[in-house]
Amino acid sequence: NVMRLTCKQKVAFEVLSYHVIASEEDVLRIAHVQLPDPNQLRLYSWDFNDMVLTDDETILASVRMFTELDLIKKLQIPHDVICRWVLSVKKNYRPVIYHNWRHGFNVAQTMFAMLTTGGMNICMNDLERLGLLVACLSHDLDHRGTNNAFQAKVDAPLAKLYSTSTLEHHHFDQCIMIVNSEGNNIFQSLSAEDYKTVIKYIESAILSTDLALYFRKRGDFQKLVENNEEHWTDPAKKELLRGMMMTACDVAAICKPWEIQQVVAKLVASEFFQQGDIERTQLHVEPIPMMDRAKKDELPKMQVGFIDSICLPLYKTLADVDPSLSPLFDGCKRNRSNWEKLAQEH
Ligand code: 5BB
Repeated sequence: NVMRLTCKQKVAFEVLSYHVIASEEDVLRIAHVQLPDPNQLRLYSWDFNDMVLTDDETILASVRMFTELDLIKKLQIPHDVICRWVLSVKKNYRPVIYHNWRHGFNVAQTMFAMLTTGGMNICMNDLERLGLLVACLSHDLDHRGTNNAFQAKVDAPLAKLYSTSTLEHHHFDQCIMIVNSEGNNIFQSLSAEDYKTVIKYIESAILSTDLALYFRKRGDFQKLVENNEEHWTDPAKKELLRGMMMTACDVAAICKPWEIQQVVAKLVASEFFQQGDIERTQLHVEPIPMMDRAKKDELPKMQVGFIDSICLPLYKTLADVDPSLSPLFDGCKRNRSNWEKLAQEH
């Protein structure tokens, strides 16, 4: 029988699956406690702060977002499966400084706030809502704390597999790997057609978190919104909107209260500097200014540049899509003036 596994193969499987899939001990602990009150967690707020939550609370808050969007009942996701899946997702983030589980979790909370408080629920169906939330939680899975250019520079196997959007393709592969693991298929009750559709939504959403794609597509998006007559019925235009929402959530730390923005900017900088250190000491190349520890005093200036070139245009256009999204634009402007002040002190 060709399907019979050898003893070695069984051991290899158990070792592998043990490492990437949630332990049943964790599933039992999480699945047996009541979900926290969404208002007490401040899940609907633009000023959400994950730093006051324990790891278990971030898992429960994630499950809570699915229930609040009514996805659990409507799409018949068993409680133990959603708990196991979120735990597995968390387990497949590495303990890097910035691109870790907390980042994926924050991106998902911002998407939740955009859908609810930000009014975007109206133009999204259940499969799109599900796809977006899953994509946010999964969008940086197995991130190594180094960027696409670095993977190419060190000739990483991943860069041979995918020459463009290297990491983003890998994040999507990891997402599929988890869903396909025993007890983790949150899409098990979907029809074959709906399953295919939601996976396509997730793939496109995760790939669109590559900033290179954002730059290529934002002109089209701005034109679309300026022309004003968009009711998001064209699937290609809708896909573009979902991609822009993903980028907006990915960098939404730039819209947070000043105290949070300062902490996150330091984490981002610290991860960039670590890559710069490796480039200088091991690859013997000069890192770009953003990753150069010697230029750490230029952080405020760089944040102003980041806000002007990437963030403000995006949040402005989204506020034009729905005025309920304008708190993101306002928060970003407020942080710009704070960074600008610090930049002038130098
Ligand atoms: C970004 C594009 N890069 C190729 C060149 C540098 N720029 S930047 O001038 O807009 C810039 C952005 C410079 C410094 C920055 O952070 C210094 C701590 C940032 C910056 N980027 N600041 C942030 O607060 C955040 Br959030 C980010 C986004 C970081 C993640 C980028 C994810 C890219 C995935 C491939």
